[in-house]
Amino acid sequence: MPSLKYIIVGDYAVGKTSLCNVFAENRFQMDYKPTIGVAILTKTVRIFPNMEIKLQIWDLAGQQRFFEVMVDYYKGAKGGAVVFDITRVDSFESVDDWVKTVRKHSGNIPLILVGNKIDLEDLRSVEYEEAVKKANELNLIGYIEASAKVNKNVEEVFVNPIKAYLNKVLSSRG
Ligand code: G3D
Ligand code: MG
Repeated sequence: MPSLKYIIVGDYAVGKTSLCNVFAENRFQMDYKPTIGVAILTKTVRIFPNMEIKLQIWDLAGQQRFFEVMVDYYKGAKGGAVVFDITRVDSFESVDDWVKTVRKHSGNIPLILVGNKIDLEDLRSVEYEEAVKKANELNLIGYIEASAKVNKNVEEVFVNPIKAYLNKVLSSRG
């Protein structure tokens, strides 16, 4: 079974680890305590009816900023997500830098922009249209709003970039 590396980036506490845990284990951790390093989760996913792949999900632990993350984290990734928290403008403003860093070290891989914590709609400080515009400007595959807490659109966060990657590979083979 083919194996693909997937990376998830974004500012501290936007919900990267929670999204990974919900996707990989279908569980929301209320008591997650950050440690330094990288966690790698593996999950077998059916992307197309006749294609299963082993997804290797690389998750950053700790409070790393885009300029601190080691190059090995990005190397060989085939797709990924840039996550921000819809209640925190600062996390949205960091998106450009995260994308720039991924592009530098992983190349032009399919990336999806994710606005997490939509269960906190009352505290929203980033508009949907603003985020769609950002995704277009940065040539990302799209923008989706998700919630690890209520398990909304979590599957799409992981599957959509990998689908985009596989479609690109398959179409280039004719
Ligand atoms: P990170 O891996 O990006 O650093 P975490 O972020 O997954 O560790 O999540 C940071 C905090 O946000 C955690 O709260 C977590 O429970 C919360 N969180 C993650 N996703 C959601 C979501 O979709 N909705 C809401 N309301 N909260 C979310 P604590 O309090 O444990 O620090
Ligand atoms: Mg984390």
